[in-house]
Amino acid sequence: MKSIYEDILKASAKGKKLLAVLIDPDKMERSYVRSFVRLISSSIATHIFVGGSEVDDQKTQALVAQIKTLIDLPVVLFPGEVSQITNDADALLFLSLISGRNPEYLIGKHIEAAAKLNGSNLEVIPTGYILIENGKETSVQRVSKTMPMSRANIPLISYTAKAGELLGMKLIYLEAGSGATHPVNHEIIMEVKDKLQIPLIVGGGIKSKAALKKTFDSGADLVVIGTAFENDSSFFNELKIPI
Ligand code: 1GP
Repeated sequence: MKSIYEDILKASAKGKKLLAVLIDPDKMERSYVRSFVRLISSSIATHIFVGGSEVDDQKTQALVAQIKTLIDLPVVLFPGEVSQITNDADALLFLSLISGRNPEYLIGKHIEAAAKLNGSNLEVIPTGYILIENGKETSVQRVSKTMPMSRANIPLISYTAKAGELLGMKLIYLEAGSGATHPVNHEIIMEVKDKLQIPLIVGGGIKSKAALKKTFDSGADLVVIGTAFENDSSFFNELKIPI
């Protein structure tokens, strides 16, 4: 079976950059899914991530099932809640919020998820999730009741990422939060990348081609963009011109 993680590893080793379009089931009108997925098909996107911090039960399953009928790109769950786990997806980012100190998001929810995953074929990718302050409160912060890490404390951020890798996590995700005012800056990305052997995901507040390029050039292997595509579908075309 095709492994999503193996593909990310291979791309990272070759320096091939990956782009995930994030679809939040709570924000996406069902009637718009078909045309939105068509835009993704003709874009430079390599993955679709599905998830949100505050999604009603069942919405994710229905959305993922629909997306799978429309496109061949890998669909990866990026869940804010255990209820968002569905076998219709190809893989699951099994997130541990290692920037925070709320046990529920470090190990608690994972036990519930493990029960749900029993017997499932979903590819599970353990991921260290690190929330970085971005200038305003994010929904991850509100829902998880954790504080983001200070942008100024780069050693703390980079050693948190390294600790995640040493604990056996296979990906690190630096998150500024959906719609962030300030995306994760290049100094943080460079320092974290320098410490890691595993691939690095960066997302939150990336709204321009220049910001995407800077994030890739700083060392992100995979970038996640949601809001900029939701707000303006012409952004898909803008990114087609080589970056
Ligand atoms: C949020 O990192 C993702 O979890 C994407 O953020 O919606 O700001 O692109 P944006």
